Amino acid sequence: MARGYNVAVVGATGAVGKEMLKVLEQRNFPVRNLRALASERSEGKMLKFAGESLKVERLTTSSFEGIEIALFSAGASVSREFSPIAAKRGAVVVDNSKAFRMDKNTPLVVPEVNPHALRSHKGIIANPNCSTIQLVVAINPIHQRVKVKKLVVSTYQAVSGTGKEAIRELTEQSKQLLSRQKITKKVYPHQIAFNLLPHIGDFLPNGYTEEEMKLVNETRKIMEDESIAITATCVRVPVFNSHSEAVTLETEEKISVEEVRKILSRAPGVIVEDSPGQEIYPLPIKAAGRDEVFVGRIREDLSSPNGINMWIVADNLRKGAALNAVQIAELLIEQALL
Ligand code: 25A
Ligand code: L14
Repeated sequence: MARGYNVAVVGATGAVGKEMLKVLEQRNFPVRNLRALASERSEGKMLKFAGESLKVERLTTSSFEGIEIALFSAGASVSREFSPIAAKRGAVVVDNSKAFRMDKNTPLVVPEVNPHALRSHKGIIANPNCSTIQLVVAINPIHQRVKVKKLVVSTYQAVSGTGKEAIRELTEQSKQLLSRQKITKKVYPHQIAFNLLPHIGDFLPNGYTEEEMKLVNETRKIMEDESIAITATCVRVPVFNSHSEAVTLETEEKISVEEVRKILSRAPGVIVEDSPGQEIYPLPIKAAGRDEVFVGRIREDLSSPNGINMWIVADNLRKGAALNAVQIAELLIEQALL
């Protein structure tokens, strides 16, 4: 008989946390008891879950009594402090921050790609960066057929990835611009409405941003291949939801466009949308609210003998964050790894 689990969502009032509650409900996750945790700023606020009201509690060291599964999305410093506490109390943590992703003893998991990595968990499982998740869901099935040697990625990332305040900032600036008012800014260093910012995360000494290096390092860890050459440019765009990626891949053996389409049309979690003549290709506004990773514009790279170009779009709050975390929790239950 199916049983229910005691689940905690840390950062439940944030953009990702709210999506986690929604995904748990939509997928009928076996919840016995749900605890919504956030900072003292949100204490006492009411959230909805499965038709009932849920009172937000302040996160403390004693929040995890009796909790079996804890989904974290409150930033890296909260995760560093509280995930080990939750794990020690016997919960299995699925952590959406960058805190443990590159830690050797922490599995970094995308269920379609490396579900086996879950077996070695020691209480904490890391949920990858949103841009990385949609990339590996689309690339790994090709890598399994003809080894991918090199990836060149340019991203077009939605503001919802930054969180609630950034969603508000794009809304406000758009209104201000269209009514000829002065632009106010708080979250991003420059105006984001009607603009592009080639800057996601902090700049590192090598000239890349944190987000660009997450794509490089996390992709290699999840695909379990340190030899893949990867380079990325990450750009923030004035889109509310869904990240898009223009990707060029170079494979060891030649693969035809037709074969790539065939592989991807059978790949789990992928939908091929590729009829350019009918103006069908993935769009961020269409991917928003959907669970799958959408791939289109599949074509030969004219500049190299073994190259393929494609366009990959997915909802960054769902497959890029909340959905992937809940799918990991579902696998933990299925494989009796709690
Ligand atoms: O460090 P990282 O991993 O890079 O992540 C940094 C941030 O990116 C988002 C997420 O922001 C995260 O905090 N994020 C992370 N991974 C993401 C992904 N894959 C991602 N976004 C997209 N895709 P967020 O705004 O979506 O969520 C923040 C949540 O975390 C809770 N929280 C923050 N500090 C906490 C904490 N919970 C417990 N203890 C802490 N110390 C936060 O709850 C929210 O749920 P909250 O109660 O702090 O905030 C909700 C209310 O407070 C307002 N508010 C927010 N910040 C401030 C503030 N008010 C005043 N001052 C502030 N500094 C909000 O508007 C809201 O009303
Ligand atoms: O590492 O700002 O999960 O779009 C995801 C959202 C990093 C920042 C992560 C954004 C964050 C990113």
